[in-house]
Amino acid sequence: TTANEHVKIERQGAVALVTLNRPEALNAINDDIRGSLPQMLREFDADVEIGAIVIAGSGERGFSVGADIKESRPNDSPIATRRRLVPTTWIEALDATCKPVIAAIHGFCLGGGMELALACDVRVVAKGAEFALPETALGLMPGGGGTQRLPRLIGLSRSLDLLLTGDRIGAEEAYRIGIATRLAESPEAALAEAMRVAELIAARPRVAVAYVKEAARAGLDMDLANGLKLEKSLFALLTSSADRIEAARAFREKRQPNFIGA
Ligand code: CO8
Repeated sequence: TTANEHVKIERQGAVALVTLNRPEALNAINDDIRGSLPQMLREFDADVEIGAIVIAGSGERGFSVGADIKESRPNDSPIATRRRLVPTTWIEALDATCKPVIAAIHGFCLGGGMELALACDVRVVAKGAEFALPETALGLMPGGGGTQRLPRLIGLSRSLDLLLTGDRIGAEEAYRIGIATRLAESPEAALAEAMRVAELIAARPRVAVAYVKEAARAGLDMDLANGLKLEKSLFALLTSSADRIEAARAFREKRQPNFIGA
């Protein structure tokens, strides 16, 4: 696959573990990472062996401190920057993949790093982690979905507080307000828990899992009536899937099902 020196890929059974690998720069996101992640996700999406993806940061200090500030392009015109960012292909690639993505977060999770985490489907956080969207201090604003995904995840009120102040919050607070749904004692425990969650998901019928992700995410952009219609259509499609038929047969025969991912 498209691994490079700044993004490491390891396969563990049906789970692909992607590690941001610039510990000397606290996993700041550079063009290398931005460029390779979407391609990687597309390859995972097409790989029938893979059922879920875990994203983590290497080194002791954190998940990611966001965009590489040293790589900033102060002389780019607004129109050139917009051309580079819209559509932002790299974080949106997480929405586009039908395989669930689990973030294992420790230490710093700032700016674009937090935005990357917000685009994942499940967030596991280690005690000691710190979240913030500090972009306004640089005269910028979140550009990786922070102003859109955070309100959708935790509501407008708490989001605006974090977005406007740039205040850092700790792991417990992030867990309490629903940014993360699992809290672990240490970075190692967070990664282990993220891998465990990914394995659980990967063991389930793939099509059902993909449709749940699609219905829940797409539904956020719809009114309730259309969201319910989408759910019913996907539900109906599942009823004739091979894994659904196998699950029902295995239940009747009191045995474990053998899923084929179709
Ligand atoms: N970019 C590049 N290098 C960085 C970054 C960064 N964002 N953050 C830290 N580093 C580097 C430091 O320069 C330093 O390198 P060196 O040893 O060569 O000088 C190394 O990492 C260690 O950092 P510090 O020495 O600063 O460590 P401290 O413990 O003193 O401080 C902090 C750690 C608090 C994390 C501090 O480094 C800091 O505040 N960093 C900036 C965090 C920040 O502002 N992030 C937001 C960036 S803007 C953004 O993400 C916008 C996203 C928009 C689009 C989405 C696409 C990604």
